[in-house]
Amino acid sequence: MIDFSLTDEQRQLQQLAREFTRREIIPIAAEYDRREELPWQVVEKAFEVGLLNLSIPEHAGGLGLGMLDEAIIGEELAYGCMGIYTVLMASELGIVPILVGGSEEQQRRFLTPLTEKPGLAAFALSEPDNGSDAAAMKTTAVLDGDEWVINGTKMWISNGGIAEITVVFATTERGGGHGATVALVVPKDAPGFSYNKIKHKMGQRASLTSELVFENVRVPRGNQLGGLGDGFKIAMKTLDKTRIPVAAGSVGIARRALDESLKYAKEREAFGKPITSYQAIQFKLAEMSMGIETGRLMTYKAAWLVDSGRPHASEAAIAKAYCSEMAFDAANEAIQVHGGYGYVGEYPVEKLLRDVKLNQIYEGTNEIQRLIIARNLLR
Ligand code: COS
Repeated sequence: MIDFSLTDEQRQLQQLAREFTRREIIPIAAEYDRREELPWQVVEKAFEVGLLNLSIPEHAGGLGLGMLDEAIIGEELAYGCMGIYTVLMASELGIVPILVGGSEEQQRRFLTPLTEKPGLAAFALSEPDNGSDAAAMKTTAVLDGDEWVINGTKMWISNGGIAEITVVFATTERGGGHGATVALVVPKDAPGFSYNKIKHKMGQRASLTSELVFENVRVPRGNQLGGLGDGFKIAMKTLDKTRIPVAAGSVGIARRALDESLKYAKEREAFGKPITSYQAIQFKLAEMSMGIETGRLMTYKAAWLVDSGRPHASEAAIAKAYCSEMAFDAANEAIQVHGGYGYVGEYPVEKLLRDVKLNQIYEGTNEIQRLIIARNLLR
């Protein structure tokens, strides 16, 4: 039996997120993008209303929301600003490996504090020289008695340096491949742990992206998630889930592109008539709508697979790649509908295009998504 209706609870979550976006995100999005600054007050307010760190399970004091709930909320938040949404989404990305690889005791120890006051998590896999080839990581972790000693540099880390906890993936033997990897939880204040903010990003400038530096950073062995050699697989299993919120955010961007285009096109006249009377414009609006509906269905399906414990790697990859490309096209066409006005910051559409470009790159490039889909087909 297929049912496309949301539950009452999901409709309430959607309404809550929509209202939050309207009140707290849309009014400040352009300014924080210009300032390249993370609006911390949004994190605090999201915490207050219950929109932060949604996947923390009940046994660790959280709401334990499912992936479909997250997707519904994510679409709404990204409608307001993909950069601000990334701050909240990247925190979930830092939480999921602890759910995937951590014991119940570790989940309580690391995640309960995030339910007690506003705070973020982060996920550190990519490095200056390794992005797509994640197993080639060079950051090392060496056991010294009962402590891991971490050395190396991580790159492109959302919430990097300001997150209360960061899940860091490291190798116990350089060149040892995926079998020599380990996942370690590093607290913000660990001595030897520092960060540098990456500036002048094209878009998503209200989210903090950092380079992380580890110089003899020591964490107890009890901060290791899973077993020795499990790091890579924990990272992969995490990304198989967290690509769905990227897809949901992309749908939100596309919906915003459509709404802005509709609003502008109804007001703008050319050759004596509103431009909505021309098929050249109508077809662009129709294309956007087709993409949004299709992308949302795929996102919901992938989320439903996660929530029902079924295999979901390929569907998450399809949703992520499809939606980010669909939303890129929608944002691009929204600029076209706006003409010259779309190319300047006075209207929000140029920001949509700058922001959505990253959705094709982070949490695995869309080329990697195609690789995952193809491998699943050929297996
Ligand atoms: N879930 C569980 N296990 C997985 C897995 C998954 N999704 N993907 C791979 N594995 C396992 C494999 O089964 C294999 O295990 P065994 O040796 O026990 O058989 C092991 O991990 C190695 O897998 P594989 O040989 O496929 O690894 P590759 O080095 O070829 O890498 C890709 C695979 C390219 C898919 C991986 O490196 C990747 O996803 N890269 C992108 C990283 C990324 O998304 N970065 C973004 C960072 S967050 S902004």
